[in-house]
Amino acid sequence: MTRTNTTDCSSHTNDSNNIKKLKRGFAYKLFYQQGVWPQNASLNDYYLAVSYTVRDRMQQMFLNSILSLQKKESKIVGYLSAEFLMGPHLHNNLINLGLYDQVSRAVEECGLDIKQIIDHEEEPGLGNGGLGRLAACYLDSLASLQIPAIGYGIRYEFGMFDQEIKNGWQKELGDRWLQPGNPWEFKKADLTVEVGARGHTEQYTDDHGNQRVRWVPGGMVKGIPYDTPVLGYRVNNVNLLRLWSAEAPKSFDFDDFNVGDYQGAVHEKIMAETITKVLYPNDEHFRGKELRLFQQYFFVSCSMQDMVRIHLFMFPNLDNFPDKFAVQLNDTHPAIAVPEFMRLLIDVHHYSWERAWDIVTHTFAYTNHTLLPEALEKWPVAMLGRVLPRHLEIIYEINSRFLDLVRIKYPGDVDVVRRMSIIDESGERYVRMAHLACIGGYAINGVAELHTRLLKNHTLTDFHRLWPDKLTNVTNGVTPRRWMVLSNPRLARLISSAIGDGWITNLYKLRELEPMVDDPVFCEKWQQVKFDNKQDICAMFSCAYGPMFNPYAMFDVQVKRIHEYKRQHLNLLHIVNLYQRLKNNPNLDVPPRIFIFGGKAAPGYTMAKLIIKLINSIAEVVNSDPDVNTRLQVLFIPNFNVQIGHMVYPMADLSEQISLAGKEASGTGNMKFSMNGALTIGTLDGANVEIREEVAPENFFLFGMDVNEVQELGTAGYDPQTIYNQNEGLKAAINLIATGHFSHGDRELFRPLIDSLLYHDPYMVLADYQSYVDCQQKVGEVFQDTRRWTKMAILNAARMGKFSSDRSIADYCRKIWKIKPFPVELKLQQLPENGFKFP
Ligand code: RUG
Repeated sequence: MTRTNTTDCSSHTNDSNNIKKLKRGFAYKLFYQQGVWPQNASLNDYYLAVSYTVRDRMQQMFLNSILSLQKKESKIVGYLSAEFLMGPHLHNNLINLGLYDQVSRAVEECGLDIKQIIDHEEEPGLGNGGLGRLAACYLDSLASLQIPAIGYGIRYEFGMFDQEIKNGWQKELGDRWLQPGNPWEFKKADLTVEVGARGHTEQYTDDHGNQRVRWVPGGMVKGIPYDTPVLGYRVNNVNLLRLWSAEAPKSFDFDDFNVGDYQGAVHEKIMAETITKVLYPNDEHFRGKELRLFQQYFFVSCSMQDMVRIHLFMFPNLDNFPDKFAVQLNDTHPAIAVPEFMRLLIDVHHYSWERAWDIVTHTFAYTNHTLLPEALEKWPVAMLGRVLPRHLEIIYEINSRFLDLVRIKYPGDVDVVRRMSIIDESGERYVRMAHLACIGGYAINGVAELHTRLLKNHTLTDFHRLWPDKLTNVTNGVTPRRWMVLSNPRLARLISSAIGDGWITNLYKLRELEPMVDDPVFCEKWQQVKFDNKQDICAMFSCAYGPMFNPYAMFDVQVKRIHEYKRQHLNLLHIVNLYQRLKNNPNLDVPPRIFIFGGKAAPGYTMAKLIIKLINSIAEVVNSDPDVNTRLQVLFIPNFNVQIGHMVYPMADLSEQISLAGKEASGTGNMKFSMNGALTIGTLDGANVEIREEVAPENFFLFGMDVNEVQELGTAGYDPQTIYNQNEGLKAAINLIATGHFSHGDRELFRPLIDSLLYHDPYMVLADYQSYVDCQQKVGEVFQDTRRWTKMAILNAARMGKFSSDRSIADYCRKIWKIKPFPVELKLQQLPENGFKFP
C-alpha cells in the first residue's frame, strides 16, 4: 500500500505551503528546542532543527505503526543483533518520506545548504562492518515490505572507533556520536527492565507445593530502551529500533556518600554504565571477555522481557508466543536468548520444562555469518557459570536432553556425541554458542549459497545430518534505497528516466536496462554519471593531496575491514608488480589506475595494522615517483564508514572481492559495487559466486582457486616457498618490500608480513598470485575498450535484482518466519487544540 498523505504532495501550491511550514518548523525548533535565535545558531543547531522538523513528520505514521504492533493478528519479527550499523538517518529519512526536494528547498530558502546539513550528522557506528550493516539493510526492507519488526540491540555510548592515519599507521580515536545530540531517538524510561548478574541459584517449594529453582542475582542493572523509528520507503509502516542502555538501579549510595566514600558511592553506577559503554571493535575474531558476555546477556534479557511484556499485553499467557513473535538471532551474539527465555518461562512464568522447550524451539531462528573457526564464539564454562549461574544450569539440562537424543539416533557413536555437545571438553571446558543456537532454534541459515553448502558439509554437518530440513540458505542483500537512490542520485535519475522508478522497490526491474546497452546515447550518459562521480571524489581529495587524481583513470577499489583472509596484501603485491613493470618499461600498455583502499583493522590485530602501514608506505613511494605517478597511484581513505561508503561505491570502476575461496561467508560490499556499475574482480567465494551467475561469467573477472582446489592444496601440503622461488615477478615484488624500498631502507618493518607469506601463508596469497595478476592484465585491456566496459557495467547493474535486501527479507518471511505483510493504516489523529484530559 502506497502512502498518499499530505507529506508528499505534488501540486505547486501544496509544495510552497509545505515549504513555508518547514521553514517555520526550523525556526520554532531553533528557538524552543535549541534555545537560540536563528541568526545565532550553529551548524549543529541547524542540523538538529531540521532533523526534529523531519521527525515531526514521521510521528503520525510511527504512532499508528506502534499501535498496529499490538494488534493480535500481526506477527512481529524480533531481530536480535549486537550490532546495527545504521548510517546517517536524516538523508535516508528524507528519501523514504519523499521529502528530500521540499526540505532541501526550504533549507536553501533559509540560506543554508542541505548537503552541509546532511554531512554534519555524526553517524551511529554501532557495528563493525558487514554483519551490522546487514542488520540495518534488513530493517529498511522489513519496513518497506510492511513487515512489523523490532530491531533489538545495544545503545553503545562509543560505537566503532574513528580511524586516523598517522605516519601511515592506524590510530584509533574514541567515537563520540552522541555528543552533538541524537534527534532520532526517544528515551522510553517507563519501559525500563531489570537484569540480574552473578549470584547463585536455590531450590524452593512454591505455594502449591511444587519444587522450583530461582536465581538470586548478586547484582541488578537497569535496561533503559531508546527507540528510533525506522521508516519504510513511501509506506506508512514505521518499524522500531529499540536499543538498550545500562544504568545502575539507584544512582547513588547515600550511605557510602555520607561516610565520605564518594568513590564507593558512585562505583555501582560506573560499573553498570560500563556495560553499554563501548562496542568491541573485533570483526570475525572472538575474544572471551567477561564484559562482552554480559553485554550480550544484558541486551538479550532486556529484549526477551520486552517481547514477553508486549505479548502479555495482548494474550493471557505465553502459550502462543511463537505465533506472535519470530525471533531471529543475528549470529551467536544473542544466542544466550535460548536459556534466558527458558528461564523466564520456567522460573518466572512457571511452565514445565517440556512446554517451555516447545515454545522456545518454535521461537528462535539462527543466522550463521562465518566459517572462520576463530570467529565462532565459545565461552569458558567457568566464566559463564560465574556471570550467569542459572543459565549454565539450563544449558547443561538442554545439552543432556539433546545428547540423549543423539545417542538414540546414533547408538554407540561416542565421537558424534563429543562433536555435537554444547560443551567442548577437549581441553578447558567451553560453551559452544553455535551449537546452543542450532539446538534451541527451529531454523538455521547461511548467508550465501556457497556458505550454506559449506555449513552443511563441514561446520554444521552433524546438525544437518540430524535435522536435514533445518538448515537453509538466505543469500544476503542490501537496500537499494541507501546504496543507490541516496548515495548515487545521478545514476538513480538516469535509471528512472529510462525505465521509471519502479526499480526502487522491485530491483528485478533493473533488467529493463538490458536493451539499453545498445543505445549509444544511454551508454554515454552512463559514462558521464560515472565520470562525474569520480570527479567529485577527485575534487574532494585534491584538497588533501593536491590536484593529482585523474578521473579518467580506472578507479580500482578495495574497501572493507582489513583482514588477512580478505587479502588486501594480494592487491598490494599486484601493485608492486605493476610499479616494477612500469619502472622497467615506461611504454607499458596499461591504462592509468588509482588503487583505492579503505577499512579499519581491529586494534589488537597487529598484522592487519601492518597491512595498513604497507598500503600507505607504497602510496608514499609510488605517488611521489614521477616515472609512474601519472599511470599508477595509491590512496588509503581513512575512517571508512557508511558515510564514506556513500561516495566510494558510486565512483568505483573495479570492485576487488579477492578473499580466499571458502573464507568470506557472503560479502555485501560486492553487491553495492555492482549495483553502482562497477565490475568485479573476484574469487569464487561467498556471494561472488551468485553475482557471477546473475551477471553472466563474461561480465565478471574471475581468478584463483575454487573451494575444492583450496582444500586439495591444503591436504596435499601447501608450500608458499616453492611458488615464490618459481615466480620471478612475485619474487621481485616480495623482495622489493623486504629490502626496505617502501620503508626508507628499513628491512625489519614489513618482515612479519613477508615471513608470514613465505613460511606460512594461511590464506594462500601466493598460490592465487599469478592468476590474479593475469586477470588484472585482462581487466586493463577491457577497460581500454570503453564501449565494452560500459556495456558490462550496465549489465552488472541491470542484473542485481537478486541482491536487494527486499528479496532477502521476502525469503526470510517465506522460508523461516512465516510472516505476511501487515500494512499500517494511517488514521490521522489531530492533536487537541484546547488541551486534553488525562483518562
Ligand atoms: O564476514 C561476514 C560477511 O561475509 C557477511 O557478508 C556479513 C553479513 O552476513 O557478515 C560478516 N561477519 C561475520 N561479520 N562478523 C562475522 C562473524 O560472525
